[in-house]
Parts: sequence; C-alpha cells; structure tokens
Amino acid sequence: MSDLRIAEARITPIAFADPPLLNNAGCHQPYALRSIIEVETEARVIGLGESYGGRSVLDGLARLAPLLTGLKVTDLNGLWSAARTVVSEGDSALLPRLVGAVEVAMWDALGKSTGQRVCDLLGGQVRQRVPYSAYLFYKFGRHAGADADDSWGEVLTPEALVEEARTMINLYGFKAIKLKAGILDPEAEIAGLEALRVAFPQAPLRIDPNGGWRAETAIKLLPRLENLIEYLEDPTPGLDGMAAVQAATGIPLATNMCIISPEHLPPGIARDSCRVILSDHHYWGGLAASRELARICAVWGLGLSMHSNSHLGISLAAMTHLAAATPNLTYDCDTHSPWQTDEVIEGGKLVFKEGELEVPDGPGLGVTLDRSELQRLHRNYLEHGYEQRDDAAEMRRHWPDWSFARPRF
Ligand code: GKR
Ligand code: MG
Repeated sequence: MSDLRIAEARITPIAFADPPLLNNAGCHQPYALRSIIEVETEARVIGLGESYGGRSVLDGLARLAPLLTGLKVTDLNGLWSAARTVVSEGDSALLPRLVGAVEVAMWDALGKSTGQRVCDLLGGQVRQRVPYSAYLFYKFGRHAGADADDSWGEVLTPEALVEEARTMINLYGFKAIKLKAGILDPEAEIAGLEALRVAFPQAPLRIDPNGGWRAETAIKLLPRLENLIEYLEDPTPGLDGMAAVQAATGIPLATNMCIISPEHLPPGIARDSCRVILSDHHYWGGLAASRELARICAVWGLGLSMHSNSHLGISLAAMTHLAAATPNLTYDCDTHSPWQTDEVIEGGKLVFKEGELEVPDGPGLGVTLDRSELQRLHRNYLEHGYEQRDDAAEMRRHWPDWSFARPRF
C-alpha cells in the first residue's frame, strides 16, 4: 500500500493568546507556544498533530521530519526508531515528546486514508461522550503592560474563585472542579476549595499545587482535605515525598509530575507514591503508548485521568478520541481549552455539552486545519519572539521580588 507512505512531514510553530494564569512556576506569558504537525501521504492525505512549541521539541521535530519520508503511517516501531536517531542519549524526555507529536498525525492520516475514526483504530469507542473538568486558576486581571483586564478579571480570593468557577460551569457545564495551587499560602488555597465546596456542594474537587508544598506541610493540611477532595494532585515533589503523604491519608494522590515515563512506574508503584496517573499522550509517546499506560493502570489498580497544558483543538480532538477508547478512565479529564480564545481547526473550538465532548464526526481525528488561522498564529510566533515558556520571568513582571521555589511552603 504505497499510498500509506509518508511523502512529507511539515512542522509549523505557532503562538496563541494565553491569559495570565498562575501556577507554582510563575505566570503564563501572553502567548503560549505550540507546534502543528502535518504528515502528508503519497496519496496526498494530510494527518494532523499538535504538540509542544518550545525550542528543543521544534529542533527535534526539524531533525525528525526528513526521516519520515517513505515510512508507512502504520509503522509506529519505525517512528520510534527514527526518533531515537535524532535524540541524544540521556535526553529521555524528548524522545516520547517527538514520537507523541508525529504519532497522532500518523493515526489521523491512517484514519483519513481508510475512512475510520482514530478511536476505532485505537480499539473501539467505549464511551459516547468524554467528561472534562473545570480547570480553575488563580490569575492576574491583565498581562503586565496591558491596559485593560481580560473578561475573567483578577482571581486571588475565594470569592473571585467561586465567580470564576460559576462562569466556567455556566459556559461549559463541567461537573468536576480542579484548582491549580502552589501559588498562595496553602491555607488560603484550601479556603478557596472550601468556598467552592459551599458553592458547588455536589462537585468532585481536586487541588494541584505542582509540588509546591513540603511533604510535612501537605501532611499537616490533610485533615482539611479529607472528605473535601476526590484526589490530591502532586502536593509535593518526588516519589519519596509523595509516598510519605500517601501513607498518611486515604485520599488518593495523583501525579503528572513524578511518574511521567514507563521507568517511573515500578518504583512509584513499589513505594505507593500515588494511586492515580494523569496520562498525557504528548509526553508518554502518543496514543498507542497511552493505551498501554491505561492497561498498566488497570493491572495495578491505579486510577487514570488526563493531564493538559495550554492547547488548541487538534490536541483536544486527540485527547477525546483516546479517552473515548480507554475503558478504565476513572476521572474527568483536564483541559485548558476554556482559557484559549484562538483556534487552529476549521469551524472553531469543539463544543462542550454538559461538560462533555462527543468524538468529532468524520474519519481520523475528525478535524481539519484552518489554514488562514494557522498562518496568523505562525505570524504571532515570528513576531512576538517567544521561544521558550518562561513562567518565572513573566511572574517577576508582576511581582518583582518573586523567585521560583519548589517546594515553596
Ligand atoms: O498551565 O500553568 C499551567 C499548568 O500548571 C500546567 O503547566 C501543568 O502542566 O496543568 C498542568 C498540571 O496539571 O500540572
Ligand atoms: Mg498537575
């Protein structure tokens, strides 16, 4: 089947508008970076992918792209082999990122070439709709130097947080709520969670300080978190710190920080460092590798949810296909989508109904590229000069004395 062979792979770096959201590493910059991957077959079918847009991923993809010519879109082993040749030994994080970026485009090309949806190619659809959570952030009202607040305004108090949640839930219908933490004093952040509990008595709640708390701090806070949250995400850095906190509570700990590749699973499971894995096809090596991760979670009795970063619709479509084809997805997935105003797929953003997304209609991922938006977002990339996400530098434009610390509290 020569027409399933790749004729050309193209990578376009883009920058899209992002609000001043806060996390333990600082503040989001005015533009988030992403790469858009196009894999074109000899039959001129184009498969799409979306991934990180920082320097090392872009450089790696630039080295990988020419090696893809002639590879069949079904040849995932060939993709891993090609990617290995462009990654230096020891850069274990880059390899699955490069594979994940291209692999989604290969699935999309295969689906579009054969008239099948990616969720069917991944083993079949097991849920009609994929549930997502309301991803709340503390935030500044405006970016440094901007002359007006964005529509969300400043969110640094429990009252403002409840307002943010109300807006997001009214717009999208999410059921579960996740609070990004590790910025303010932990007591203040838990007061925010408690205010959310009062305002949304039924909502499953989660908090994610991104390793911003010492293990002792997290353990001291546990009594306030018991019976309040469904899981505690990365309260503290490292497998040992997480295991110490997990040993002190019945609340499941979750991670997208200390178990982020296959070699972390045996020590993490042996130490009981956490009981929920937040998978992410962008850094686990793609959709097939994420299905394997789901299977490992099922075997070891681990819960499974999905992590996100600032992203656009190709990523969201891929996440939705993957989640639709994953039987043991035990929690609602994360998404940054409500924070993004730009889009790169035709027809605009995918539409959440009651907090859920249907698998997009049509073969492959079911989405197509809006070429004029792609060009506009690529011009943003060229004009605004961001090459690397730097939340700490951005934070100091607001709070000049701030410096990065993990754990901080
Ligand atoms: O977007 O600021 C952010 C998040 O903190 C993101 O970078 C994390 O990767 O959402 C993520 C998480 O759950 O840790
Ligand atoms: Mg997290």
